[in-house]
Amino acid sequence: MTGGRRPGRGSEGGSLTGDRRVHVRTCPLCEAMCGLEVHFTGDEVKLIRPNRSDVWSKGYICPKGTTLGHLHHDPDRLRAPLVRNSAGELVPASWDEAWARSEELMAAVRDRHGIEAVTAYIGNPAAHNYSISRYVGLFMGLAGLPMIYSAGTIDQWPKNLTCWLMYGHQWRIPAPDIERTDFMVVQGANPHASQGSLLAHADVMGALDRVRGRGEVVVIDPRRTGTAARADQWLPIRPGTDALLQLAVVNVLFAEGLVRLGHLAGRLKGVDEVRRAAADFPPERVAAACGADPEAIRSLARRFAAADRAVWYARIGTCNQEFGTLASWLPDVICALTGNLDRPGGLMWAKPVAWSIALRPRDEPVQIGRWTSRVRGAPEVMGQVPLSCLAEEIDTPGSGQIKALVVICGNPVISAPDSGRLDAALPLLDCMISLDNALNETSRHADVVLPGLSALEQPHYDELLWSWATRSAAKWSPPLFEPPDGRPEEWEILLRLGALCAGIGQDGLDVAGIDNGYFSALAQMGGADPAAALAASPEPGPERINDLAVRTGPWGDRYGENPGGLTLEQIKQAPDGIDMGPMVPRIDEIVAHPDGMVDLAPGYITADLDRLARLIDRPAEPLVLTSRRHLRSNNSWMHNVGVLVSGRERCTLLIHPDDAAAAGVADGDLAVVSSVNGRIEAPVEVSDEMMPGVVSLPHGWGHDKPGTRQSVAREHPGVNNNLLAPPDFVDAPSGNAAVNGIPVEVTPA
Ligand SMILES: Nc1nc2c(c(=O)[nH]1)N[C@H]1C(S)=C(S)[C@@H](COP(=O)(O)OP(=O)(O)OC[C@H]3O[C@@H](n4cnc5c(=O)[nH]c(N)nc54)[C@H](O)[C@@H]3O)O[C@H]1N2
Ligand SMILES: Nc1nc2c(c(=O)[nH]1)N[C@H]1C(S)=C(S)[C@@H](COP(=O)(O)OP(=O)(O)OC[C@H]3O[C@@H](n4cnc5c(=O)[nH]c(N)nc54)[C@H](O)[C@@H]3O)O[C@H]1N2
Ligand code: SF4
Ligand SMILES: [Mo]
Repeated sequence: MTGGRRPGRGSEGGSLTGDRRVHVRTCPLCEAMCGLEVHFTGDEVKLIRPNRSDVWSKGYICPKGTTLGHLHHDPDRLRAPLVRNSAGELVPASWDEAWARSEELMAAVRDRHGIEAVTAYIGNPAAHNYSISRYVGLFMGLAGLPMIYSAGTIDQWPKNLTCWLMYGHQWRIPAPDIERTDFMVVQGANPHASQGSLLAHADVMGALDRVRGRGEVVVIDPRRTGTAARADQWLPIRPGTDALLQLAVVNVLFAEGLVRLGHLAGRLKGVDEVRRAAADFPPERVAAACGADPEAIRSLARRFAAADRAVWYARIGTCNQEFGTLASWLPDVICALTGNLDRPGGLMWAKPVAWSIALRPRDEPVQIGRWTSRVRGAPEVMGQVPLSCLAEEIDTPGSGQIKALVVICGNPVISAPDSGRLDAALPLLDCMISLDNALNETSRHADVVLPGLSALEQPHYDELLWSWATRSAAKWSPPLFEPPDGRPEEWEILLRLGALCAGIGQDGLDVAGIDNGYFSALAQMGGADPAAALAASPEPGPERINDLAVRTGPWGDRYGENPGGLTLEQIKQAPDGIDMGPMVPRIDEIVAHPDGMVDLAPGYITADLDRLARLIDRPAEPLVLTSRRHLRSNNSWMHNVGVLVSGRERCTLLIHPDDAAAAGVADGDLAVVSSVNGRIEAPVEVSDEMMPGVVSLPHGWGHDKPGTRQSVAREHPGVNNNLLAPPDFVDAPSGNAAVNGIPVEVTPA
């Protein structure tokens, strides 16, 4: 056992009461990256409390963070591989058996259909897991798959696209400098539940309270969320019309002479194009479509422009919708036009202590439309087509039909639009392998399920999330518990899976050799001498990549070139973390376009404005469905934690009293919600926190399927709102799913 220590700074190991000890670590569950104190005896977690000494989170924590012990001890958690036997049942197997069966099935697909018949889906925990975050790239590099799917196209693809077009890099995503701003707009985000997204900050709600103390917080959301309820102003908005409202704000900035390019004046191109584009969208023309008051939009623009330091933050409600690209582009434009881009208190780029592989320097032009999907003809955007294409690629016969699927920490049977078709398609595969700790709605279809370690059995240091963190902090957590003998870490599983897809046999696979090659390439990327880096850290695995990213990061020792510089070892010596200060202006390092300019009006984006303009006169749908999150839930996978799902039913249909009356449903009734794609039943929760014409269901539910092993979740199944999401309802430029704004009908069940 490693990593135990007494409470209090820097003390190591020792006993607290009896053999009770305290282990300090960072919660891996969301972007808040909270510091935890895990109280344990022997191999049992007793209690988890906030670590008040954590330099980053300073004692903040949410209910999910206290449940890492529940996740670890959950009897349903997979601890050994499962392999489907001849009777069609998934039964425990040894790792050798699991690899042998995987190889047999994959080889058969490759031999008969070629690599074109093999694909992968990469889910959300890939961004949070110590191994997977650092090895998903190696998996893809080795596997050589012609195409992959990911949770990206049901999440932040529009933001990746606009950042690539505006700044030259898909992952150089600016974040709101929330602790120094005086005026913050929060559009389509609910940090009260989510704790922040593409915004890493512990206790976002506390920070918003402080913004209110200095100035003002405005929330634009069809629902009066927990965030909106605590803001100065809630502006309800009809789903999917966000870009209209944002353009109207830009219109007012130009029309009323409020544009101040400030320090970035010489760095921005396309300002005139933006002015011309917005000229057609005054508040008076768009307000009705948005369900807003034109004066409210005008006033918002004026107050935003008048604030000393203002920031416009938009998240998933503005991505997972019909005009996601436009609505992800305009917040950055508004900040740039008011001098609030790359400036304290505005939208800024983080400076992580350890660089992320995703953020590596790249200067390729944006990749769009190099190929199209086989069945629907969906154009590729940044190497992917919509996740909703996966089902049809599996169930539509013909050359190129998908026959083998590797699922890496994802649950698309719940999370993908038109999830019913995917659920029905997965059994058609000749080979399906899931890397997952749970036997859930997706992995139950697999031929082989490979479990990863529990969070407490592995180290932790977030790979990607510091790339939009509000401070340059760094924290490393040791494993608390030793993994049982023979359990591989996920980096090795991913390496082996990559080889498997490529047709490289598992027998005698040179894991260390392949890993050395990967590490050398990353060392080169970081500007280090690969030989020297290899000599300094010969042990394969994610830790030396973590060390490399620190040592070749902005404060690193560069393997001795910068004596006194940081190494991972030094961060390990500070269990409460280190802090290198707030965000700093860094536009010179960020913009990757050859001319060094920020492109405020990329043609690919502005070409979508005609489609947006047609929205103004489109008759409003009587009722549309949106999604929401809850603090005690995490996408589809923490519903097996009893203390989180106990109490009031959470998977309810939120509906405004007027709409409820019109539909003939009352609070507590069961209602049928139907769309062109399907129908589900959900309990009704009547509330004026919804704006009229909009209903809301949480995503991530629907745990009543046979063949899973989720005994607690099964007792609280809820319904899957993605059964209602039409597969072709997407943001056209990015292909991102529009799971918000789905026309629905509500009737009594
Ligand atoms: N209608 C609607 N649909 C949505 C959304 C919405 O707002 N509305 N949101 C979308 C968004 S933003 C996202 S990110 C996606 C999420 O979509 P997915 O990534 O497909 O779903 P998750 O529920 O995050 O599934 C995570 C899976 O990883 C497993 N897992 C968790 N931790 C680990 C680990 O450490 N190792 C391994 N090997 N496995 C692990 C869990 O058991 C679970 O099966 O859903 C999307 N779908
Ligand atoms: N507790 C918890 N935390 C999480 C997650 C979780 O499942 N549970 N998931 C994590 C993941 S994967 C992600 S991506 C982040 C997401 O983090 P956030 O972006 O903060 O996501 P939500 O909390 O779903 O808030 C989205 C808001 O958008 C609103 N909305 C819906 N449609 C529209 C629209 O058309 N326009 C506007 N303006 N608003 C709209 C919804 O009403 C909702 O309030 O959260 C992460 N954190
Ligand atoms: S907010 Fe909750 S889930 Fe997120 S890191 Fe903190 S404790 Fe973990
Ligand atoms: Mo997400």
